[in-house]
Amino acid sequence: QFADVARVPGDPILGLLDAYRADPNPAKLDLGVGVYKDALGLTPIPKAVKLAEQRLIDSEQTKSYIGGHGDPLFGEQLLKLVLGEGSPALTEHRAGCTQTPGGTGALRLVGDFIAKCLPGRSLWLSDPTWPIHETLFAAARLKVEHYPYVDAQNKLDVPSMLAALEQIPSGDLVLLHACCHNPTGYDLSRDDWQQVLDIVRQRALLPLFDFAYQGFGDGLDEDAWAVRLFVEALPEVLITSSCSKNFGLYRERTGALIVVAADGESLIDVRSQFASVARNLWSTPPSHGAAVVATILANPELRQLWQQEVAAKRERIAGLRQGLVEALAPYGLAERFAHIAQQRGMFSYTGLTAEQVLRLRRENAVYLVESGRANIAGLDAARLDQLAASIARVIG
Ligand code: PLP
Ligand code: TYF
Repeated sequence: QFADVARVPGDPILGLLDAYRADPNPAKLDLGVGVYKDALGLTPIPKAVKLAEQRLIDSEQTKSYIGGHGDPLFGEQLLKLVLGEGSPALTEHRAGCTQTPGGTGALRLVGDFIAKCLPGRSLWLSDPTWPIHETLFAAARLKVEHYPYVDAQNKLDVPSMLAALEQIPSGDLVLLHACCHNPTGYDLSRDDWQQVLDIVRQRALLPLFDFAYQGFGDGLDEDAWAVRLFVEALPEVLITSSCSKNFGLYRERTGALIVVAADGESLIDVRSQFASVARNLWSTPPSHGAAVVATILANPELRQLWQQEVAAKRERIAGLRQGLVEALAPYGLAERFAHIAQQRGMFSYTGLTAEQVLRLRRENAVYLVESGRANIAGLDAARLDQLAASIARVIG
């Protein structure tokens, strides 16, 4: 039966990791997959997570199923983290949280929900976007369209983005990266967000925020600024939230689909659909990661420790961005690469071409995604000069 099953290539970003692992060069540098790394090049379990896990081991009474929307305490805490403590959507009881296996699970859940309950609407993605958005929404059988995000030089192009958004048919959905745009690292200014909001409101578009890096840009609340702006201005907003990066819970598959509805009745209708769609995907979500998140957020000491750990990650990345630009200065390249210090989050569109990326890999064992995307968290502060020399050589 399997004789005619075709072989398909693996995920190119994850494939890069295999190539890196197989490389015998001791000076190799992995700037590929988007996983945070510390100064030792490791991705350790955050201390707050370890402490929460210890408490859970002692207190957990059962491994029976949790409900279709997941752990209510997780939902309550995550809603406050994302929407803000005093959010009108919370006081008016028109926001809900459905726990999902990671941000990816939330994206698939919302994709299937749109296909089932909002048929005929297109979903507009930034060009470029996280490649999984393309394949995942295609698998959910959504009609996907694109709005431009960068120009031919791979620099943020807000006028082109706004002009394209103005042409989107009313009722369509638009996916927006809440912060730390993957793959470019370019975020909109508050002024730009206001303009996007005006268009979304005028054209009655439904915004879907992908919020995978809360805390990695400018701060936990600062990174939620655009999400909260839209939630305060519009009756309906969708948000997929991931706890993979900010809680370091990658493999525990922890995330949520958050919905803000026009009123409490509508919220119950939409949430009934989320539970129904999820039942056909994974039935009920995995418990452990969300229980860890709920334990941390509900406990003042653990929460403070976690906030410090997120801040340390954010500050390390900011320092590396600045350090790399400074290391490029002796080669006369500080101006050309100044955008690296302005971008936010783990990723940077460096502006290196596919050919230059391949040369860096071949000649210097430096691994970037072919689009020129670098995971800044993968840099080694002690070897920025060496990397700058390699970059200067390939762009020579
Ligand atoms: N959205 C974006 C933009 C991402 O970069 C990621 C990545 O890791 C995700 C969603 C999903 O994350 P996860 O499913 O690991 O929580
Ligand atoms: O973009 C990244 O590198 C992260 C991690 O199939 C990732 O979002 C990459 C590919 C993938 C899943 C996660």
